[in-house]
Amino acid sequence: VPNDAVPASQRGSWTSFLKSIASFSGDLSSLTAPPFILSPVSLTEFPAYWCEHPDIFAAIADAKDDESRALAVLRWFISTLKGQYTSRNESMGSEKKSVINFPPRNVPTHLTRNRPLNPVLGELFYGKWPATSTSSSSQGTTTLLVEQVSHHPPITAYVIENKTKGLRLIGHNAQKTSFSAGSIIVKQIGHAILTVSLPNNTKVEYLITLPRLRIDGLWYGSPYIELTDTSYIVGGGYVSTIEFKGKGYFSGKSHSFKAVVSPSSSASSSSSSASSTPSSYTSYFSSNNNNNSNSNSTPSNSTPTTHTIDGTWHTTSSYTSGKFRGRPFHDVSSDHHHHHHGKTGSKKVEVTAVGGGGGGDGDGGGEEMGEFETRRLWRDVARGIREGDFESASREKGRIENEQRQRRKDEQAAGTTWALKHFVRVESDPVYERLGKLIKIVPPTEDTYVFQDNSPVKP
Ligand code: CLR
Repeated sequence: VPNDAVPASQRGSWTSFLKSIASFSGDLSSLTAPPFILSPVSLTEFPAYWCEHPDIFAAIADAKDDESRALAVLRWFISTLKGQYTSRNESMGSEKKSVINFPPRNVPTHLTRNRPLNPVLGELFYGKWPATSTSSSSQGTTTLLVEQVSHHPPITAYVIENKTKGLRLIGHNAQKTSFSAGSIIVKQIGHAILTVSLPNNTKVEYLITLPRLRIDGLWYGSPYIELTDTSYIVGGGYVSTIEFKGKGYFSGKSHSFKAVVSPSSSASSSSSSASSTPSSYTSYFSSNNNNNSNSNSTPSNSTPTTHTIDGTWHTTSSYTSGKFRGRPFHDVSSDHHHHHHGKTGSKKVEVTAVGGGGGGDGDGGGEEMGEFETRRLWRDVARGIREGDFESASREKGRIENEQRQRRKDEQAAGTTWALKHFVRVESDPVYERLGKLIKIVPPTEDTYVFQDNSPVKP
């Protein structure tokens, strides 16, 4: 029975919402969702998903050669996917209900908290993941800085850094949504550049592109995310091609992926313009490996080789060809999930970064948040959503949106524009262009947001 997961009282509203998205073309972010699917978490908090395995991130810096570094970057990327794409469903499970006092009665948990808050221009989010006591202190601290750099269309920029390890990830993202065959298709726009500073004072850069999402299960009232298409990680002498498939492909399981990690034809971070396509799918399906002997930038005593990795990104994956064939690659269940220290209200508390309630009434001392910091800005809206008081949630939301409209009007009248705090937009990204050539990336260039390193950063 369609809609069976939706309580009778909400069925009409869910069905008319589905009808409205089915006949909608354009930007889904501008579509009004029924209140019971609103999430109390703003999209500016989502980059925190990249940070929730700080030990796997830090391990990238410990790799001894280009090949193991490429594998370490891929392992870290895969380790973040479960949190990014399934944790919100899981956090709605019963074990957390008591902690986050959500959802309101009579609303099925998996229907709620799917529609994140649409950030305002200049919205900020800061996070911090100190080295864990179980890990050696040399792991360093991972910090996150996020700024909403555009409202129309919504674009979020972020910097993730581990200074001790010489790691810095800078990226921005936006989404283009459409509706097809009963599912919402979300194309992710934007990219990230990971810079690894090596002890010999050289830098290795990786371009990371993002998968496409399909939101299935809408008609049945239990939406979930499946990843589709391909992501690339390019740089450091290697190209990783990560192909995503859902139920019925590959192994038949949902959340499946196949990754091919192969040496790129040009030397790693040099600005060489060689652009032959990496031996990705062809080499996988003809299952040849150990066949490439290009030299690469970091001295290494091993010959660069190709690896394929197969599995599901929310459970386990293993090497299926290459010199590690048969060995495990990654096991999500042995990961430690590290929540960061966020701030709620005016108090500093330890919280689940995303999807875990968007804060709560924590206690403990701490500094004041600025008025544009996401959990202060949306505090009353989030409280309304969490407590099922949708009237006050939408009243507060309306207040914030009106204030924003007024600000834009005032700026226009004064002939000024909003000044971003941490980023400057530029028309093109030379690193994207150079590394993108290796995978014939489309589009060949993309605008980007340059981090202003000297801007005052809150701890
Ligand atoms: C944001 C960037 C993160 C990964 C990520 C995860 C979930 C995505 C989110 C991104 C964008 C917004 C999103 C969300 C899942 C559902 C939500 C697509 C890509 C849409 C707007 C909600 C639609 C509401 C349905 C329940 C009908 O790194």
